[in-house]
Amino acid sequence: MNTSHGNAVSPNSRRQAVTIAALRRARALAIGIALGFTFGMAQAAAVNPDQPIRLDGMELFYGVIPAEILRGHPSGHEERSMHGGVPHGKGVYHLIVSVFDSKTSTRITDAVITGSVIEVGMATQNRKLEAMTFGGNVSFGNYFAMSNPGPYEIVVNVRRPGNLKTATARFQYWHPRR
Ligand SMILES: [Cu+2]
Repeated sequence: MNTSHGNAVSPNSRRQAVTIAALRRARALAIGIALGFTFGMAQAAAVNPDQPIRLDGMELFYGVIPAEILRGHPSGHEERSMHGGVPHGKGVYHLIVSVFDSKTSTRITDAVITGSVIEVGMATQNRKLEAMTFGGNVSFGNYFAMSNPGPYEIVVNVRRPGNLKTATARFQYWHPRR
């Protein structure tokens, strides 16, 4: 702190000035944090957002399914061998997304889709969401380790054939309470 003007100002009023300056800084910091928070929330969209999520002329539905549900499938079911098989261990979930064209309401089956699951303090998991048949329709999915309740940030990148631009959905996700 610059105190070169010290002689002209009494120690008391100097202390006061320092206090006021500190308060101003604190207030600016608080406003900065509040703005950053608001901006951050807007960027990250909602927590467990309503579906469909709309992006660039598409509508996206997502689901996070415990791997146990898919392990229970009868042997020979497609899902057992999908994505290299159901990984062992607890806390493994299958992220599944279905994408529709907003204009035509038709299911998009030929997009290139990747998914990321981000958890504070953990390595980000990036996987291709592979085309898979689910309920007789083409959806996209893969397995992710999601053993904590949350929050997770889920990022889904969708690129349609012939489209140079990648559309991105980004949202926060908590597992439902059990
Ligand atoms: Cu699958």
